[in-house]
Amino acid sequence: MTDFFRGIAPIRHEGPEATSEFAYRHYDPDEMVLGKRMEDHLRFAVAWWHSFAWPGTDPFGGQTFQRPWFGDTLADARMKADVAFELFEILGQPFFCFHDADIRPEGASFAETEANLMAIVDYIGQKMETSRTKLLWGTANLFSHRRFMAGAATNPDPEVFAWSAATVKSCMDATARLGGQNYVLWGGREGYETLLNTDLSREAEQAGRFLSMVVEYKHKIGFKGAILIEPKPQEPSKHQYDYDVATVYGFLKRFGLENEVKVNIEQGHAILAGHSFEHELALAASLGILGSIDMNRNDYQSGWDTDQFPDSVPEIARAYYEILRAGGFTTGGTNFDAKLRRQSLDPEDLVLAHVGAMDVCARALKAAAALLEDGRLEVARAARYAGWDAPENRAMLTSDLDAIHARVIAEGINPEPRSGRQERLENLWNRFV
Ligand code: 3MF
Ligand code: MG
Repeated sequence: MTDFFRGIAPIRHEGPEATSEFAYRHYDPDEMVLGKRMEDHLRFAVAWWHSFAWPGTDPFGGQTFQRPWFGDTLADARMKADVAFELFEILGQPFFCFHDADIRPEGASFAETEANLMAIVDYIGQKMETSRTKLLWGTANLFSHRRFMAGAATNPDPEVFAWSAATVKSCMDATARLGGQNYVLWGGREGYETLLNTDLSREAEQAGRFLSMVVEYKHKIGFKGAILIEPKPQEPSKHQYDYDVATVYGFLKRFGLENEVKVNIEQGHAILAGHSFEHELALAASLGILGSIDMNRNDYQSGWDTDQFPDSVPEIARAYYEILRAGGFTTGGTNFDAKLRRQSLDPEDLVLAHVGAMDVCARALKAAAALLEDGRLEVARAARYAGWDAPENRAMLTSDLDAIHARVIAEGINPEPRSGRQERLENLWNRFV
């Protein structure tokens, strides 16, 4: 045991009347929602990078957090893991997520870095034997080190491609060894700064082959989890190739991977792409590639990826409505890819940020479930398309322009516009949220 959390006791559900800050008011893991435990719907995960590795820097200033495990030895990495599992226990968290660079010190060579990774993976594996917390996903950090400044898979230098492929192999091994339920790829540097030095065709071919190798390796080692791409339009690259869900789907189709790879959708990334979170979720669900979510918002005014904990029940309810409508998570979950504000120095801040976010998500989930159970929204949606139930109308989808032209003339078709009833549906929505 470390003394980092100063004896904070495990957080329990005490209901909306709770008086302590250190209580769940709405998140009750055992409460049944649409026939399933709340914990099994939400599948919360703590992100190792923001919670334990991020030093509190911003573009104008350095480290604000002074954590006793900040350092680059294996002993520091083990203390970081000890503190991580203490937070998981305080929160009763079912899952965590990590990048290789969050959990191990960098070595002097690839082999030494990999040996460090596997040493810490063994250590985390031992801790997991006596913990309820499982691995939602693992991933490789292919964006922080200077070698990745011009990309990983899409780098013009084949040696960086090689380094990245070798790194992903060891991170997939690590994820599989810890029983990970997914493996994520986020391509922060897979994009460009200027077209003046960039060959888009080559970079797309490299990215396509790289992802195909990831899928081949998954099958080779018998990894049962899902492979997920995390879309983001820009930041750190000026333009990123995995811009949004629609772009990723086009890329997957191009390389024949649409049945092998799904998406991990982040609220903040959706906002950066000029979409709502629910748009990205609904689109992924309709394409059959909805995998998992990163539940962290951006600041709407700054235009930056500020990775803040969620605080808006109405906004998050729209997201869980789409997730529930799609049948809920299978291997995916709700990862808080969220960091404290850099002035939030206290260990209590780290605990209570998660407690508040989990309560927001729980309220949102319950509101979304109540709306689905009520059913009126889905009845209204179905009614709007009811004309397509008639066989002569459905037949148009396998017909041709000539035949439809003849039908319009023969039947004197002359459509009468009908109300979309948006405000009435918004009123219904707001009665639940
Ligand atoms: C960046 C992100 C990433 C991804 C993570 C997964 C550093 O905006 O969201 O967090 O979630 O890298 O690979
Ligand atoms: Mg993310």
